[in-house]
Amino acid sequence: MTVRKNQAALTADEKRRFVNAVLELKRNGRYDEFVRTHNGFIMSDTDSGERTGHRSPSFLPWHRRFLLDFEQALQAVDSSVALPYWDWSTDRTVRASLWAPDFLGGTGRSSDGRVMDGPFAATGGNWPISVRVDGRTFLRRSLGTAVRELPTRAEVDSVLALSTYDMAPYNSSSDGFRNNLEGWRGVNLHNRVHVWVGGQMATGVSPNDPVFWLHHAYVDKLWAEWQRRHPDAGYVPTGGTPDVIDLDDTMKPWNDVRPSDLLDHTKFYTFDS
Ligand SMILES: [Cu+2]
Repeated sequence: MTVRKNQAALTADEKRRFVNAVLELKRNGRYDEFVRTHNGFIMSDTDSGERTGHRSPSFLPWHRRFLLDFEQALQAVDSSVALPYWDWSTDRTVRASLWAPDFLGGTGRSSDGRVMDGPFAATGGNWPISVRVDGRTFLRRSLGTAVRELPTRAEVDSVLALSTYDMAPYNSSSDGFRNNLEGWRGVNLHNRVHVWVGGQMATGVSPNDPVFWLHHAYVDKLWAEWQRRHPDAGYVPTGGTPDVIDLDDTMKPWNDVRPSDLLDHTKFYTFDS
């Protein structure tokens, strides 16, 4: 059974194996398919129309399934690898070991945002940015520039305390847990982390930065924590909602999986704590 660990607790060997598996998916072309899929949904999910991956109740199950696909692709390269998660409310500075050269590398240089160290730096030749929204082909970041602070634990707790999963109109103007976690409303958790990292992470092609997976693995863990706190609150809506994925509707792009199939993460993986 896959156990997803806090990235801060990974051994040197676990980091090396994760990085090598990611680089192999990049080399064989599978990685960029994930970037392309994510950007396609970012471009098509709209508040007043069909919405599946983002700004909607299915934000959480959609990303859970997307991460499962990626994790299975990693495991096809190295069966010992699991997705780690980044608890950005704890590891909240540029000095975190996450950003060291033996793992994801650090922030970008000030002139053009180019990441200069680590396995994903353009200079290593292993990480061309191919699915892109502009001409720049190098990984970029500007940690803590566009927004100064990552969310605090108190802010996370304030969102976990919300007892309703989601609310009409089931988009970026909703109240409730999902939209406060996603970040269009309130203290802003998930969206703010994308902005804090900067570079490609602040765009629709955000999976170009491997930290995407660690960020979303933690957002996914917060969903699990919310479920534990609110055992009687379930996914909504549960039927007949135009443009929105109801509990038993299938989700694109897979068309064979429903939110109801994805509510219990223990069918697929557990967490270290
Ligand atoms: Cu996303």
